[in-house]
Amino acid sequence: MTLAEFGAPTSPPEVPSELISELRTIVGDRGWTSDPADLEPQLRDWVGYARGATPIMVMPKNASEVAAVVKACVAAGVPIVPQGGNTGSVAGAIPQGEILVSLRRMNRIRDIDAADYTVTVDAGVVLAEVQAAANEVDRFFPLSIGSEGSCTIGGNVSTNAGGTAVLRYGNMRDLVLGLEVVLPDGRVWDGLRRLRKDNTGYALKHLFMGAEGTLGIVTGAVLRLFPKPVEVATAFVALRDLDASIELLSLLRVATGDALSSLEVMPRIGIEIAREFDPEVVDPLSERHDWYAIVEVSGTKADGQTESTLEVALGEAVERGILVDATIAASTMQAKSIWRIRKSLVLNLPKVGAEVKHDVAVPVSKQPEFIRRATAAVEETVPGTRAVAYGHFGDGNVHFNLCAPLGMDASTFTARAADLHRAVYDIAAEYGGSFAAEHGIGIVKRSEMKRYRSPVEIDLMRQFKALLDPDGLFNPGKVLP
Ligand code: FAD
Ligand code: LAC
Ligand code: ZN
Repeated sequence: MTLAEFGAPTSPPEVPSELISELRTIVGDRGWTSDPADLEPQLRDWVGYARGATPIMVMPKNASEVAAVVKACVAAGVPIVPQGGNTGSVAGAIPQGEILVSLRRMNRIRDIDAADYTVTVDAGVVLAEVQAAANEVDRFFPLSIGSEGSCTIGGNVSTNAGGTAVLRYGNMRDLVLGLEVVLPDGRVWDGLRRLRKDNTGYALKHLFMGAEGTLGIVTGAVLRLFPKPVEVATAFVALRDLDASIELLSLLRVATGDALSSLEVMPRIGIEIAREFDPEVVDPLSERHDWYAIVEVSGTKADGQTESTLEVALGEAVERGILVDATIAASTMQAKSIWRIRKSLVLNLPKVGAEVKHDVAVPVSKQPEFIRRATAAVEETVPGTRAVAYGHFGDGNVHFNLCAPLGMDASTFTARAADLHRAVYDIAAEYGGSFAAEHGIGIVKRSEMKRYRSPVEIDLMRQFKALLDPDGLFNPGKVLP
C-alpha cells in the first residue's frame, strides 16, 4: 500500500530552495544529506507498509540546532517528520515530502548517576547503549524490545514502547522522569528533572510520550534505573491449553514474590515458523503442544534462590495441571536459545507470506477468550487464515497476526485487510480493549481512531494539537483522524 492509501496527504508540500540552504547552514556539512542512497533506508518502514519521500534529511547534533531547524521550517510553513531508529511498526517516522529530522547524531549519554538511579541521555541514543551504560555502573535499564540494537530513546518515548519486561517494570512512560522537548514554536522546554515526586501542576511530560512526534521533538530524557538483576532464570513451558496461561501468570506472580519479569505466550505455529526460517532455532521440548510460554524470573540477590524458586513454582504448576511440560535453561546460552525462538518468530513472520497485523490489548484475563473469538471471526471472514497469536500475556497485549491461507496470493489476502481488522478490533472493543496496545497509531491505524475512540477523546486530542502546533506542521497525517 502507499501512504496515500492510508490517508496521507496526496501531494507533497512545496519546499523552497531558500529553506533547504538555510537548513544546511544550521546543521553544517556533516548534518544533512539528500543522497538517495543515504535516504533510501530512512524512507521505508521494516513492516513494508510504505515508501516515503523527502527533499532533505537533517541530523542536528544538539537541542539548539533542532530548535533552529524547527524555527526555519515553521517560518517557511514547511512540515517536519522526526525520526529515530526507524524501527516503528506503524510507519509513523516515514515522511511524504516533509523535512526529515533525524535525531541519530544526538547520541550522547549526558549523565549517569548510580546513587539517584537515573541516566540522562540525548534522544538519539540507541536503547542497547543505555542498557550497557547502566550495566557498567551496576544498574539496570529494563526496557527490552527486539529492536533494541537500533531503536532510539526518543522513538521509545514517542511511541511509549512496551516489550517483554513491562509486566515487572512498566512501559516507557513509567521509566521516564523528565524530558527535554523542542516545541513547534521553536522554544526548548527543559523538563529534565530527575525527581520521583514533582506534583507541580499538569504533568506535561506525559503529553509528549506516545505523541509520535505530532506535538514536538524530544531531544533529551531522564530515565529511571533499577538494581541490576544478578540472577535470571528462564524457562520454556508447554501449557495445558490457552486458559492455563492466565492460571500460570497468577501462580507465578505470587510464588516468585512478584519477581516475574516476562511471560510471553506463543502457539505451536510460532515455533514452526521460527524453525523454518532460522536453522539455529531448536524446539526445547520433545513433544509437540498447542501453546507455549517463555517465563523469566530475575533477582537482585546472588543467593542462588531465583532458579530454585522458579523450579518449585513450575513444579506446582505441573501438579495443578496448568503445565504439561517445562524446561529451565541451565546456562545463559540456553536462555538465549529460548529467547531466540521468540525473536526469530517476529523477524520471520513476514516471510510466511502476506501478513495482516494487529497489536491488541484486552484485560489480562480475557486474552484466551479474545483469541478464540477472534480466531473464529477471521476464519469466517477469510477461511483458512492462519492466526499467529503471540505476545506479552503478562500485560494483556496480544500480537494477533494473520498469515494468508495456504495457496492464496498476497494481494487477494491483503485486499481483505479492512474486513479482518474490523472483525478483530470489534471483538477487542467488546472487552474494553485497545486496537493499538504498544506500537502506536502512526499512519496505519489513524482511521481506526474515529471508530474506537469517543468524540470527546478525539476533540481533546485535537485541542492539544491545535494549541501546540496550530499550523499542523509536526508529523502531519499521523495519529489524529
Ligand atoms: P522511529 O521508528 O524512528 O519513530 C517512531 C515514531 O516516533 C514516529 O512517529 C517518529 O516520528 C517519532 N519519533 C522518533 N523520534 C522522535 C523524537 N526524538 N521526538 C519526537 N518524535 C520522535 N515496540 C514495542 O513497543 N514493543 C516491542 O516489543 C517491539 N518489538 C519490536 C521488534 C522489532 C524486531 C522491531 C523492528 C520493532 C519492534 N517494536 C516494538 C517497534 C519499535 O521498535 C518501537 O516502536 C520503538 O520505540 C521505535 O523507536 P525508533 O527510534 O525506531 O523510532
Ligand atoms: C514484539 C513486537 C512485534 O513483541 O512488538 O516482538
Ligand atoms: Zn510486542
